[in-house]
Amino acid sequence: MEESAGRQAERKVVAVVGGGLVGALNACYFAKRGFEVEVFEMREDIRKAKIVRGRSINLALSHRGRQALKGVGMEEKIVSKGIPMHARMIHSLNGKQSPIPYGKKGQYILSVDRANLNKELLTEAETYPNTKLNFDHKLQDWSAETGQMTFVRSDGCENQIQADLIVGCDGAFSAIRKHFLRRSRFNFSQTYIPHGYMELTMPPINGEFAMKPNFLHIWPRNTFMMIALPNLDMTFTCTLFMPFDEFEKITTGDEVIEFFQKYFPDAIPLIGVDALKRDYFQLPAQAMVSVKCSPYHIGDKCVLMGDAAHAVVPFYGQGMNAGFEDCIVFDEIMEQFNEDFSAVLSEYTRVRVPDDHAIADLAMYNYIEMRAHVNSKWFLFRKYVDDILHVLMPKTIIPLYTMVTFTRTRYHEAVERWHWQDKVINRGLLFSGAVAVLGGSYLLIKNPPDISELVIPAEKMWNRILALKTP
Ligand code: FAD
Ligand code: EGU
Repeated sequence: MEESAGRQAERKVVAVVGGGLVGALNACYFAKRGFEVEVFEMREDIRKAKIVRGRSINLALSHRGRQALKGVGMEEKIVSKGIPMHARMIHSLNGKQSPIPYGKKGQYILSVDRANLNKELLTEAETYPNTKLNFDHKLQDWSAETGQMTFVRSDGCENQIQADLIVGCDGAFSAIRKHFLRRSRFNFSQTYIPHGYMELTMPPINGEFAMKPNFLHIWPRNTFMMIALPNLDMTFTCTLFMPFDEFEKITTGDEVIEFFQKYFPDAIPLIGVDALKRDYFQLPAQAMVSVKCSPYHIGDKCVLMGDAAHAVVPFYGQGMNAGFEDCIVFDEIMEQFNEDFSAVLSEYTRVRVPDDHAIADLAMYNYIEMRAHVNSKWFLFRKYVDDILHVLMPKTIIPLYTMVTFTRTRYHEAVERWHWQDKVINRGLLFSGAVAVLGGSYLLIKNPPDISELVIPAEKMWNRILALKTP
């Protein structure tokens, strides 16, 4: 009894700045450890707000994110409201649809509603008596020396608040991070990609999903790409990715239809001509940024997590998953170092930076790769090759997306392993190539063919190779 009273007295205050996905989850983790948790979110309480207009409507939740939710007992609640996606569905230009499973049965990702996930996490955080949520609190300034923060309310009045630890979960344009920038030996890079994204809603048809629901639908068209994830209300949210200058070229409803006719003809009747003409101009295309920095902490006072520490482009579906995993990693280190902030924070930076940088690089690499030469045939071909090699040598070759999406293999180790596997595959190819050449030469010498018969098949072969690369 006395001991717990003693602990009460010295209970430390943890301020979580940002009540988005990572901030709300982090609040649960800190509350569970018994800290006095204060969450400061600049927006109104989204559970009360009528219109929630923000970034992407739904997200792909995978293993890392689920494990993090499990740590605070939230996995079941969120998973039960998610829609399993067991495979991708690749839409070719001619309208053909080809499924490619994510893995064995039971290996699937979930389409979850961002707003609902955020609401559930805030409500969960609030169930801890030692947590307080403060909405309409925009961080203006703070001091790394004193741990004092200044917040402004929408009515203009200011609030000063003191905390023992400040956790910056305030997203890609973090106000907390601004202070880091002025310090010596802080590394920072920010890259906007030339592509923007736009979300379009595909309504249900006769009260049913317009396409098969348990898939992540993909229309890979090199420079242009569209992705669709299912929602519980039987709609799909389609996200169109394309360069900003291409978005700008389309200025009338008819041009929108013309563009879709050329690249996504099968989606026109599903989204609807009128809706397409209208929704395209509803909101301008949104930018995508990649942010990397290090270290993630200042002394024993402040630490960055989620997009504030590492915004990644969405081409691996890992931004939120990585941010959620940040929370587990931090919590494990808290356990290991007995909640001694000065030791925990520097260890967190040491452990987590290489992994967050690895996923940021992977996502950017995938963006460049998709843009450069991924049409539907190439996508199908590459995934088949990866999966066939995995089936042939399940212990040796594990596809990169499998390690990233379905395991908690450290991101930087997944990348190392991927490079190693590439080497093994290339040696394997070299070896079988050598065998083929030697074997072929032997047979040719043994029974020389009529040259005129060889030319035509070779030409046909070449045409087939060319066909692989054109949409
Ligand atoms: P945010 O969600 O940005 O939350 C930050 C919070 O801080 C906000 O609530 C904001 O209001 C608040 N805030 C900001 N400034 C202040 C301030 N000064 N004071 C107080 N509060 C402040 N990830 C996936 O895992 N899977 C996906 O399928 C996926 N798809 C995506 C698709 C797109 C198109 C995009 C753009 C991203 C996608 N992501 C995906 C990434 C994911 O959206 C982010 O990684 C995730 O939202 C990061 O959460 P966060 O809490 O760190 O930041
Ligand atoms: C992009 C935007 C397919 C949601 C990467 C796969 C994404 C998501 C892929 C968005 C792709 C791309 C993977 C998952 C996922 C694939 C993945 C991308 C969800 C390599 C709402 N990506 N995304 N890779 O394998 O590992 O299916 O906005 F088109 S989920 Cl770009 Cl697994």
